[in-house]
Amino acid sequence: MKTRKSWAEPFKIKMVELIKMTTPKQRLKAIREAGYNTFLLKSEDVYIDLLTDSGTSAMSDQQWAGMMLGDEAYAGSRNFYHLEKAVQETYGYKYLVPTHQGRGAEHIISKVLIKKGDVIPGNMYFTTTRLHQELAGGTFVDVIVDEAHDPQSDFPFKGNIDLQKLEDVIKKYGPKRIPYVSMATTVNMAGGQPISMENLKTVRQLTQKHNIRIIHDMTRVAENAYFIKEREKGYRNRSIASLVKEICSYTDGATMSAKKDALVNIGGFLALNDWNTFEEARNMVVIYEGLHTYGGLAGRDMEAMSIGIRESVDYDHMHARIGQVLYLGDKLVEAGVPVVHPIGSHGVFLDARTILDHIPQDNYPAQTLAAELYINSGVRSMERGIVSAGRNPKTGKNYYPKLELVRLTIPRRVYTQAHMDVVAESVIEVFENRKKIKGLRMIYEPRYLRFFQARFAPLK
Ligand code: PM9
Repeated sequence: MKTRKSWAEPFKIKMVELIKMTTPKQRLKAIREAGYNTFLLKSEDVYIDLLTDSGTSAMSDQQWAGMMLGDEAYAGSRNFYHLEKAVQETYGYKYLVPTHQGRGAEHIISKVLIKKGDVIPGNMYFTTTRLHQELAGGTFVDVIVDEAHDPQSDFPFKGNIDLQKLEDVIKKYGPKRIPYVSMATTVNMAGGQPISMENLKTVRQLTQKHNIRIIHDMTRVAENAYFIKEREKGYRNRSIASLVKEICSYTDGATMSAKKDALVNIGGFLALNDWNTFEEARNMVVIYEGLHTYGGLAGRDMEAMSIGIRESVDYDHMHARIGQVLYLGDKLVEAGVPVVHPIGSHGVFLDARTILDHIPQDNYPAQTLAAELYINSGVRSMERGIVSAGRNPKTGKNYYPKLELVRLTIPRRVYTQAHMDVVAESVIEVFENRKKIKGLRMIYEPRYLRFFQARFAPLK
């Protein structure tokens, strides 16, 4: 049979959620009231919600059926054992600590493994991950390849770790001050960029030589596996499931925000191979999350997660998921809109630094662009630039990231190709009128993770 060039989603729609259409006047009022921060908009004022792919997936009928099989016992729920089995069989990790979401797992692993003065090298920071490492007394050091900081570079594995940078960190601080390497699949802040299997294997050899663990942020591991299959020599005939398992096999443990790859609206976990670390984490979870057989989740949530994990490693699912992201990306590239290349796994990242090159980074080009896009069409996106980067906790000074981006994040199994057409049309219109756009100033800054709650006002 001839291979088809076109593809379609491997599902049909059984139930729909109606969304509200708004006028430009209503949107202007809403964004003003939200302090020009898309996180502070009410969801009912949003038309197409591309804020995040986190917890926004549509669950399958199987997952919804699983919700009805929740065993809501305080201790030893059957759904915990289903989840444990799904994690062991799909990812290969031995021990499971459920948490309410990814940052719950980050909190626990940081507290268990990091001592004051430690250094944690990683393939680019992630907001919550770095904060938990800092709160535990550690310092994050970026060891990702330089290409990751260049939106125009077409390098296919921009999530790779630069081995020289990693060796330099090990030499400078010594392996005893490095509790683990923080390795993410795919790298969110770089634009959803994958790490190659070859790079991961080499990092494994290097870290093993120095007895340093790898803790894997596996939030989007199946998406990374898809890119390895598509782009890396020697992997084309492998299944997503086997690639996911192989990736995990080169690491010692993982934090998971199941709200992404694993297709649930809430949930996460910490997975470990070493009994002693697990024992400490299992003890700690009862302080911060809940008993070790529910970790802040209802039995029904764990059931939906165990089904979602298995659905996430299906090739047709992943082909359609990343195919949709590419569809939007290609439309914007065709229209000449500057975006991060190659198009990533979970969204299209607009290069706000280039689009609004007349606005200095201190006046928040990406924050401004996200607000403008909302005013134009009701499409909600997220800033991933200087606001998200925050301040250095030691000096109090702003970080100035090279990447100043707006993320159009695509929820899984939620929107249609027609929605993507509307998004593209709106982005192109804002892009064409970019010279008229003025920047913002920050008028309220919370202490931690400021991008969630900061407020802004237009420059005069
Ligand atoms: N990511 C995202 O929109 C949710 C809010 S923004 C902080 O991309 C990685 C790679 C993530 C992630 C969340 C977390 C934290 C860890 N690692 O949100 O706590 O993308 O479940 O996970 C968001 P939780």
